[in-house]
Amino acid sequence: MQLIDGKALATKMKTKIKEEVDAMKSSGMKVPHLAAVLVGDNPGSQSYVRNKVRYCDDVGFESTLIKKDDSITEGELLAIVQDLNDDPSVDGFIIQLPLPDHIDAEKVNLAIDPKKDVDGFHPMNFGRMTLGLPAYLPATPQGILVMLEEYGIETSGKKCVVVGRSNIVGMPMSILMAQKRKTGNCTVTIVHSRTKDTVSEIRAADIVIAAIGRANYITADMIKEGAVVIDVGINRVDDDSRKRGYRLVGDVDFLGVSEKASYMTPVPGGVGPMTVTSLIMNTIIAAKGQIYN
Ligand code: L34
Repeated sequence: MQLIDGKALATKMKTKIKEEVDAMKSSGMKVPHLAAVLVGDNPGSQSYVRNKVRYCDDVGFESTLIKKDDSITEGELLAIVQDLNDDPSVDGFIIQLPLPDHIDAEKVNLAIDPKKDVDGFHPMNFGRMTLGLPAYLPATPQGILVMLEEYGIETSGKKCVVVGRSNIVGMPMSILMAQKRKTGNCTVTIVHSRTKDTVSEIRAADIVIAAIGRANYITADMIKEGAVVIDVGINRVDDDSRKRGYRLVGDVDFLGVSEKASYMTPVPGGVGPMTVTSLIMNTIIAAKGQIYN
């Protein structure tokens, strides 16, 4: 099994991105500016947003982190979105998910100016992506495409099974993998909670993309010999032997599956760092006005 080292690739790409930011600066452009809104104290979200801000610092971006308490109202959050839409210094911004239950995430998403929607979650970008038009691609699926390409993994004509159908990973991933594009042209199956025989679907896959959110859900017996396995899950499991009291595990039973897979991504250090990298790449595209003018 060859490891797909998302962390190493993210670090390598960081150098390239920094050079690009330096070039923008020396050509008299302002540096790209990403803003992130973080609501509440979800420890995962705090950690992911911290990684995004750190990546901004490392590549020479300007960044703004807006932190709000769980008690923020929907109206207050919508007002923040409006301010960010209107702020000419901000090239792109994200509202970190999940949001508290009393806020309608769909309503907030719709309020984001598609030009600044570097998450690619607004229906304008999602629709454009689906039609194969220029669009911000959602960061996690985009990061997965970049890893598959970088490792020279053939996707054309392969059977790809996406496990999970969320709006931020499973659904867009399945669309992208089926599209006529360099990394694409797969025959795609989505499996979800109502699928009749999940295990036999997964067992038929050349490429498995696991985005369910259940620790170690995908076990070796479900994997075809030589399959490529991409693990999107990040689950915290209690571990008293760790200083932090927990460790991160994916949706894939890593040790077992590593005996059968040809390639696989680890957790941590796989999809996560490439999600951050893709968001940063989208923000460069936003700053350059390459999709919308
Ligand atoms: N709006 N909400 C919005 N945009 C996104 O793109 C996200 N996502 C997902 C959750 N909510 C979102 C992220 O940012 C998942 N996600 C994300 C980002 C970064 C990492 C993981 C998930 C990441 O950096 N993972 C590290 C470990 C992090 C840790 O130590 O906790 C890794 O090596 O996997």
